[in-house]
Amino acid sequence: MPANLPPQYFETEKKLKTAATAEEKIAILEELLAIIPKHKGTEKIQAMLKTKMSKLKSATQKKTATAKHGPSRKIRKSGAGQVVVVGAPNAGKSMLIQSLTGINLQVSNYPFTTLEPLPVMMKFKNIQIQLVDTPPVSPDYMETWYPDIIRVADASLIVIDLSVTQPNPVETLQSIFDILKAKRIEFIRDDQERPSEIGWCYKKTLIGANKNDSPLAAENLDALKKNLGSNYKCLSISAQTSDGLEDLKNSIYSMLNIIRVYSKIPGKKADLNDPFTLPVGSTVMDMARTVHKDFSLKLKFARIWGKNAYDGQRVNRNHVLEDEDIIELHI
Ligand SMILES: Nc1nc2c(ncn2[C@@H]2O[C@H](COP(=O)(O)OP(=O)(O)OP(=O)(O)O)[C@@H](O)[C@H]2O)c(=O)[nH]1
Ligand SMILES: [Mg+2]
Repeated sequence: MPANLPPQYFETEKKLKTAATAEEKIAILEELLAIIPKHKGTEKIQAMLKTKMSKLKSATQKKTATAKHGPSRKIRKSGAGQVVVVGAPNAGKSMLIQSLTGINLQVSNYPFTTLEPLPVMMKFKNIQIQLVDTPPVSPDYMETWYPDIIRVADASLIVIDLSVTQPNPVETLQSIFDILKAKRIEFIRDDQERPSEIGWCYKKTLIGANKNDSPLAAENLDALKKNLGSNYKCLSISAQTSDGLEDLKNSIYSMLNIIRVYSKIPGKKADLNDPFTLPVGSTVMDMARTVHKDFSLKLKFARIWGKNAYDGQRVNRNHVLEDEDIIELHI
């Protein structure tokens, strides 16, 4: 069937070639769809116009979405937990991550050295914990994607510089809290239960009071600890001398609230170098699900070697696991 398009259609279609923006093109396409006679002969052209229009619309929507929120910087999680390292310019975040992991990062004595988030794996006992180095938090400037880096992390470590007095550590920490509170992120003590309030993100955190090797450190640390009271766990550390870093590693691990469990095949020894990590409170069934989704369906019982059981004890799927349990799954 011929389309029999009216002359007005061709006039309007010409404008499409010269339209500069997607919005203009969408308006012209709408006009064309209004003009085009609605019968079987024009069905293909109508469909083509609609497809063109929806492509243009979704492209402009995507553009406004990124313009509003800026490009995102998603860090793919890896290892037993992701801990974001937060702090003011020059606090020593990058140097600390370097000392904790042995991986060289950009460190310098001028502020805003780190401009992009960077994940670095930290070995702890027989697991890996992912630390994320970040650009500094400052009242002058913050990237639009920055709050999301904190939101998605499992926990955080705020690094505070004990070597400076202006601003002093108490003021710096307060300013970090305020800047992120404005983004609906509140830091809570590492061992505190997360409150659940819609629209708010509560992030467990440790405070790493860094540069404890510097002349003003003792006085600053005293004031900071007095100010924090029991609201946050604050560790005195030095990224430069490595003082306090073993304690810090242990505290990071505890903050993640995880256990390490080992899988054992009947008749064989467990591989103690390669644990599964699960949230505290996980059961035999949770472990089975982690090992393989088929296991959880077929699981009959498990045998366990560990703290809260005698060797090889038979337990059911709801048995709660402890750190370093060895599990033999029977299907
Ligand atoms: N004395 C002393 N200096 C340190 C320590 N940790 C870091 N520094 C110094 O502090 C400066 C800043 O260190 P960075 O690790 O680059 O600090 P940052 O927090 O990553 O800085 P930005 O990336 O700009 O946010 C450097 O000159 C480091 O050598 C420490 O424990 N003691
Ligand atoms: Mg840095």
